[in-house]
Amino acid sequence: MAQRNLTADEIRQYQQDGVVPIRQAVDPEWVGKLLAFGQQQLNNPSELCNDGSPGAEKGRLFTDRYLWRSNALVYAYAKDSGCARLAAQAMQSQTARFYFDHLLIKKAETETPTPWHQDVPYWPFKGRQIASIWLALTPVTVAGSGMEFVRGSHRDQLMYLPEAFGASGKQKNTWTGTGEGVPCPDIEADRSQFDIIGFDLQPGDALLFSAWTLHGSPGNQSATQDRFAFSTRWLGDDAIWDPRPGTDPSVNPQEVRTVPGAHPDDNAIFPEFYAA
Ligand SMILES: O=C(O)CCC(=O)C(=O)O
Repeated sequence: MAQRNLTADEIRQYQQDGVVPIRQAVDPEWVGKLLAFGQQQLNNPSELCNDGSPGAEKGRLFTDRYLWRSNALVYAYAKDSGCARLAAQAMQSQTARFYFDHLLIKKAETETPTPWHQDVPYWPFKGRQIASIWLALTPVTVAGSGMEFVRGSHRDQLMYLPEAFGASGKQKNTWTGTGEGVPCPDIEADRSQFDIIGFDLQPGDALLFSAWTLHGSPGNQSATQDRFAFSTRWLGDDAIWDPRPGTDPSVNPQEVRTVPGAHPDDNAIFPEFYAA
């Protein structure tokens, strides 16, 4: 299947803004397969799912994660779609290691927003070269729960306290709230104070963003259009393993063969899917 490179302008935009839309980021075949997989996953959630309204046709926020561990399609997508190279090019890294996959569904009429946050405070890593590729599997508008970003916030040199959200799954999220950071500003209280950007996307378009960029999404106001997205998370050359208190324990630190403070070069857990 076809893979694509980033243009110099896309890399510049990622570096400046902390987010860049990538039009037709991956081969359309992946989009159809991942959408079908996402629809099946609603009826077959993993232990790491969050499901606000199991079985509901509308008004359902559903997420699932780390599906690459058990699902061949998700593993193949992470390894072979070209996302690893796109992430490395944006981060200006020689390599990209895979951290985890994240299925993110907001069915039509889902009121729940995704609160403003950064990703780094939730994750057991530090480093500037950490990024996500959020792939739209359905048409996405901001009103239909498209992602919004505070432009340039990845350069603020601040870490914001993780907040528990979507804690409705089989495994309750009890690890947030104890981490490092300063309180996140109340962006919704006065949006005009922030340089907020959002993007309308077609299936196959992606948002490539730094784990330091503040982002969130509103609920899905559409009465008919479900929002399906599939995110992959990437670690570049300067990422270091930092399993500090309050970070996501879904990767068991006891199983990671990397000492804290070192690059996470355990290929069984954080496989290197791209090297220049
Ligand atoms: O899909 C969403 O609404 C939020 C996704 C998100 O926060 C992320 O991918 O880091």
